[in-house]
Amino acid sequence: MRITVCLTQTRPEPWVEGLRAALPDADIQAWEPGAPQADHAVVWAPPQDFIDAQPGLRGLFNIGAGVDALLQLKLPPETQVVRLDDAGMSVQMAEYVCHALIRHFREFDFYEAEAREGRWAFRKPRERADFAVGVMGLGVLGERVARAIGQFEFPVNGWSRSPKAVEGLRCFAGEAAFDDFLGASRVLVNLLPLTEATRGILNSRNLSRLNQGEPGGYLINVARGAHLVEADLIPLLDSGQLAGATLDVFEVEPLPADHPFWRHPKITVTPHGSARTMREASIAQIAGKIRAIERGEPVAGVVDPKRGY
Ligand code: NDP
Ligand code: OXD
Repeated sequence: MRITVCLTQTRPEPWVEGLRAALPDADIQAWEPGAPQADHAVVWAPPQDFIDAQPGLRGLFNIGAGVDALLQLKLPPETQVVRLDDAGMSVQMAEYVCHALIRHFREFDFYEAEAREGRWAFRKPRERADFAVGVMGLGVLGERVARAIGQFEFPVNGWSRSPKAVEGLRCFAGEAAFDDFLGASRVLVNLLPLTEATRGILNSRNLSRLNQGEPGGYLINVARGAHLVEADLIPLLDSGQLAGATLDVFEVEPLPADHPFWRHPKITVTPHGSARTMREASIAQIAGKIRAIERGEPVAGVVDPKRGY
């Protein structure tokens, strides 16, 4: 069995070594133009040239959870795309989102500013019941995040495409329930995949519906930059309709140095690191799936190109 590794923005050598250790019988090489046809590929944002040069791939293993960039390419119809299925990401995502939520709810920005001035000051405690959190996307990451938030006793709403029942969560499904979901939520966490149905979903109309339309909503976007209509955010913050936003992902990454999000006092920016790919866990998962596919068994995380995730 031949496996090729084609990674952009990531050094392929440690992946090649790790995969060789996990699959000692396979011939595993970093891809170069002119390389022979492989059975499977391990990829991150490969160029179209790579796909065109490897038309007979059976499995295309993405070293991330989101496959939006991969699905922009023209892929052979027989090639099965497989995404990472947690592999150490959901616990990181839960940490990140709970941190952002609690930092906002407990007003830690205020206390940090007061401490810098040497002031011993209190704010009136806020009620959790007034800070219902809405998690968009109840997949591998969203469900874990929703459960983690529930541990802190915030009311939690979840929104997915297909109906779900998750203990401790008020679940909403489909477009028809979207406005009710928004209205019932004050803090919005985005964990949707980027598809034609979800691009631009974080827009002025939808963000203004948070919290029954009352001012004071808060946005945490950890999915993809193109979910947010960036031009809509600052007017919502400046008018007070939204109290703040924590953003990990952007339309253009790295976020350009002159982008207004960097300096806006109500926006916290992090560099697309809310849940990093963990190399060892990912290699173990991908190697296990390749072995299963070779035995003719089904694997988790197979992408449906029509759905887009
Ligand atoms: P999953 O595919 O497991 O979950 C996706 C969820 O979104 C599912 O619950 C799905 O509904 C729901 N969904 C999809 N389309 C719609 C729609 N049109 N309306 C309502 N709900 C919808 O993905 P993951 O949880 O693994 O990952 C989510 C995203 O997080 C990734 O696609 C990626 O973009 C992002 N990500 C960001 C990272 C970062 O570092 N910032 C790291 C990793 C991932 P249903 O259950 O009905 O199918
Ligand atoms: C991913 C990501 O999709 O890192 O895994 O954004």
